[in-house]
Amino acid sequence: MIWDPGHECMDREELRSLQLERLKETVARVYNRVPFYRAAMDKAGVRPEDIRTLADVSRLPFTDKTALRDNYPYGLFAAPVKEIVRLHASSGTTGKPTVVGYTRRDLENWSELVARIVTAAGVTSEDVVQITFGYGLFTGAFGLHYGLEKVGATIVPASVGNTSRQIMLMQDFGTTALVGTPSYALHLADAARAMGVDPATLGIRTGLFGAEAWTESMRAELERTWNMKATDNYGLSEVMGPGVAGECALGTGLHINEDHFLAEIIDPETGEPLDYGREGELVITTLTKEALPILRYRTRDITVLTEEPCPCGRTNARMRKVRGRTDDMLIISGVNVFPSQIETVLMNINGLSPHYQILVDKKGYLDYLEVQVELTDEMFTGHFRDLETLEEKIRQKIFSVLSINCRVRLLEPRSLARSEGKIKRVIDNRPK
Ligand code: DLL
Repeated sequence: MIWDPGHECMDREELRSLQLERLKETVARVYNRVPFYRAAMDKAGVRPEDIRTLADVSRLPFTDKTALRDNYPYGLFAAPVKEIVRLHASSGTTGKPTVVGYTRRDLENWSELVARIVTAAGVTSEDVVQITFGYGLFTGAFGLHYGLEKVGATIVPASVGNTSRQIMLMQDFGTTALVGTPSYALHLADAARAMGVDPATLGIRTGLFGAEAWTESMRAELERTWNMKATDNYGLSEVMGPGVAGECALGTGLHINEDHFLAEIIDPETGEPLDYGREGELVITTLTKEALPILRYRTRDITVLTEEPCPCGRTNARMRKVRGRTDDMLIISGVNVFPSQIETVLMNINGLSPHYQILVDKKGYLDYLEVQVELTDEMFTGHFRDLETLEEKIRQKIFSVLSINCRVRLLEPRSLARSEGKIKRVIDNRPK
């Protein structure tokens, strides 16, 4: 089913003219209302009336997370506080969080866009949906919540944590769809097994996963473990939260809600726009946001865009599953490595669990990479010799795929810390 065929299946020419009209409005709005944007545009020598075609977006300056931090908390808002009806924030690892605001109309749009995405993932009013994102400043829970409510699904706002209770709720309430991070879904599966329950028998039909990068191999693992269809959805608080893009049943990329977001791909080094089909950093300009419109936000997420038609009937462009963030990319002895590449190698080797961690350090002048991965219960009871052979096999596989030498450490099942929110897989102890 398609939630809003009028917008999701729009003729692309019509879509482009709608985008242009909205882009002009957005640019005028920020130029007139937000001193930061006026100054940045003046510096770049561009005025609102210079935006005549969609390609002119490349004349606008980029915005990044620093701009939000520097203007903490409300400095980039384009609406007065009395018109703001909700705030969210992303935690950030250091210093102040990034604050985002929504007017009533922003919230209405948000739930519409999330309704599109959950419908594309196959959720209907028949579903009982357990939301395991933390309810709070994070956009994940409330974002999905109101979109699912719009669709008429029965929501179980379980929030995060208390894993054994989560399993009890699934059993007692007849949960059919699970919302959360893919890593938390792995953790929940372990919790179910520890209670003597096979997650595959719980009746969860659909997983709606997002908020962190996960590979196709991880998808296969989750689908097998839960006997579900695992779908991917993408978003970020700075441009809205969840609801930016999501997969349809065909799983051929994430449909972007292009009537609300203008997506570009740029070369992360040079900032130059790249064509459809080229891999690079996703940059998003919001087209309808009132409270916090944002120009050319550098997401740091690496993906590829395509506008080839999807057999599902939606005409909007799709983004490939995110490979990782530019700031998560490791440079090990000069070789660029994304944690997702290591994940793919590990998940395709028998005897390993999906729980792993990557440690990076310096040994003298050299980079040192250690991959730690938990064994499955079956493998753990094996012989020491088998484990040595397995370690060597992993080492060689990583070398053949990524051309880097690493140390591999096999761990006992359940020895790595489990994550309840976004998982942190890389520990980089190299001096900065
Ligand atoms: O994670 C919004 C969200 C919540 C999306 C729930 C989907 C579901 P932030 O906390 O601001 O917002 O983090 C945004 O998370 O730039 C990506 O690096 C990463 N991310 C989000 N979704 C995906 C995904 C939310 N499906 C940052 N695949 C983004 C890969 C994702 N990375």
